[in-house]
Amino acid sequence: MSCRLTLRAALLASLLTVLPVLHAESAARSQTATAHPDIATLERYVGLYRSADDPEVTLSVFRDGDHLVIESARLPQHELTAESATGFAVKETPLHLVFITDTAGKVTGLKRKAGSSEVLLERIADQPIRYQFRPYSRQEVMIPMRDGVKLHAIILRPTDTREPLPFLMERTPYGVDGYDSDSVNARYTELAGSGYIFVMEDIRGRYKSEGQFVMMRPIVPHHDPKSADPNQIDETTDTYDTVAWLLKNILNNNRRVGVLGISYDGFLAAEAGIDPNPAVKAISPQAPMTDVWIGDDFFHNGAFRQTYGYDYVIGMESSKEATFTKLNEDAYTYFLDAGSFAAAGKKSGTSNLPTWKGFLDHPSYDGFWRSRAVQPHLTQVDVPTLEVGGWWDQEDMWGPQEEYAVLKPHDAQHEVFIVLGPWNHGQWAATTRHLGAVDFGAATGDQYRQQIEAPFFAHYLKDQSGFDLEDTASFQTGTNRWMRYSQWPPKTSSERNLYFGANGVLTFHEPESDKETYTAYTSDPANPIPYRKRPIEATYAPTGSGWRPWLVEDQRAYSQRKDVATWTTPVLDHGLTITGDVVADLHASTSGTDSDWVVKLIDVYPDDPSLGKMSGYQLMIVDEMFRGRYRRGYEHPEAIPANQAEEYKYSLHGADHVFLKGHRIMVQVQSSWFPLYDRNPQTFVPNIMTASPIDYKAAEQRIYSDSHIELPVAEQ
Ligand code: PG9
Repeated sequence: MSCRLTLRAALLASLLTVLPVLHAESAARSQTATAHPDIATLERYVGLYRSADDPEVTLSVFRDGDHLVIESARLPQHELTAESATGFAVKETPLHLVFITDTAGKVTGLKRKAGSSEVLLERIADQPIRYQFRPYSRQEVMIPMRDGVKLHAIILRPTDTREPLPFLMERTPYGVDGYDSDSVNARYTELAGSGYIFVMEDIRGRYKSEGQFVMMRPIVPHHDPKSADPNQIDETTDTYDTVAWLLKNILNNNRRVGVLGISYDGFLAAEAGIDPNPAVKAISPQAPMTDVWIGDDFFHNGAFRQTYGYDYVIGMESSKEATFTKLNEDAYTYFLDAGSFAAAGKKSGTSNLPTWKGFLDHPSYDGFWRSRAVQPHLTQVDVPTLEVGGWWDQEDMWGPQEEYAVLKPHDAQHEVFIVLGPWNHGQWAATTRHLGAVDFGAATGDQYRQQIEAPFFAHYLKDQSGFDLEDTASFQTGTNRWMRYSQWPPKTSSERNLYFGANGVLTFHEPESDKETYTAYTSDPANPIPYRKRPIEATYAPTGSGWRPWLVEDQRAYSQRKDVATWTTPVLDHGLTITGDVVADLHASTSGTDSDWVVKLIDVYPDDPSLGKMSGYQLMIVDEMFRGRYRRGYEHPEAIPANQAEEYKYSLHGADHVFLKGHRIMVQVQSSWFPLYDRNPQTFVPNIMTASPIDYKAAEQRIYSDSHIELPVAEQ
């Protein structure tokens, strides 16, 4: 996962909060102790606390001499420092706890605060629960690669056993120094309990590793690792060489290696399966960045994700260690005032960063991006692979679905698996039932880690039984239950078209005659549609950011806008299940010569006060953007003939969802999603990154009534 404050603080935050705080600079750490509660006062705080929203999240508070200590199922002991009579800071973290008392002075709960997030925990017992964590020793090494560059790694090994153990490795650009016995138990609770030799490695050019960092380093040809040119290095050869060194130098191992990681680390886990060292026996690419131009972090179908590109590239390429931007104004205003992305680069003085230059010089899908794509290299299955993805992953939703799809035809041994759950980016690492306002009824991340991830590695690295996944585990939203399928998408769905009918009605009936009927709106680049609630904070703003849950934000804020076209079915008199890939097939025209199209498939909840926050809620199920200039191919942008209907057919990606009886299905179409995506000038220019202010023009957009969504409707 992206950047860490200190690793320990991020882990702690992710374990204690409802949403993982995985990307944040150290928030204000008010360390000044203003009061020292006496022992009797401290004793009153001792007990077991449970999150009001997430009952799986409990926290034990106990006394150790003259101070308090906290612990939980996934959190080895942390000491508290008094800030006031009732307030405490959690040492080495940005977290604060404030105890709550009733009028009689009895302690009834506590508030856990981190930046702007606040979680209430109720006191449910006087006796705290104490947990057992496996002790790990820590060793720091520099591992030589074939070209002489040395990579820095932390090796953690259980001290309570002498049996030969497999290695479990995570390679990362985000820094590994924070890893120790406590943090490996916190981050990998189930795996640490099972017992592995953990290897955490800084990749080339990051933190304490030598060499040059290259963002998503292209894969070089090296099919025979032994005879490979030592100058031809990439992440696959660095993984190969690291594994070879570990087998030789770290004693008492069982000669098997697993590799896992989320996001950038997921990309690195996928690389471990390409021309792999034969000792690599299992990999789990989780939210792996796979192709950042087609569907992951930096572009979607050619539409540039400028706020993400801006924040991430500054964070990763301004120094060897992650330094994420602290843009402290509404990103909507910042990017609107700047104009184009090139102009924003001038403003911030960051246009010379390597990937920034990549954006400016390679807006289309040319060799620069193609060489960084992973999927062309997934042409055989050498290693059992567990792909993991979230339905609402705001960064790398496309990667795991694509990697599974391209590997599957080569999967003769049946060793490629996928888990798709109700998560945002990396959320399966946390304990929570929620994503934003949506409650999925169980701590699905815990279920995944306990029932699938830990058994997967135990099976392939330790020959243990218990891994029973045939192929796909999918969390069906709407009904909120895990499903298992023998392939993804399952064969049991059949395609049905849902048409954008007259008067805003969404219907399964094909429009009979008059396909010339259309719905029109004006898209004005001077007033682009915000993609989420304003003010839009920096992606990983230390004080909190709406970035992580944005894909589940209530779309009611947009359905009434004049520049959003909306179609809705009548209230459903029975549930409708979709399982598989959803495709948008738009027939649309623009009065301009270039245009973006955003299609959102939405579940409209009934107006029912008993649903609380979800009453009337408009929840996006799948969505995607397409940059019109690429309708004939991603390599060569072409102007759109003004006022002429063209077809835009593209994937909105996988879903496993039940639109329940009493709900309605809605589709929204719009032409901007700002400032996450840069504005399309709506006048064809060779490079949108450098468009000048006069290029941005309002356009009339028409969506014709034979436009539809291809829904994978499951057998009932
Ligand atoms: N989504 C992040 C990323 C991965 C790869 C490239 C660029 C960004 C991450 O969270 O690691």
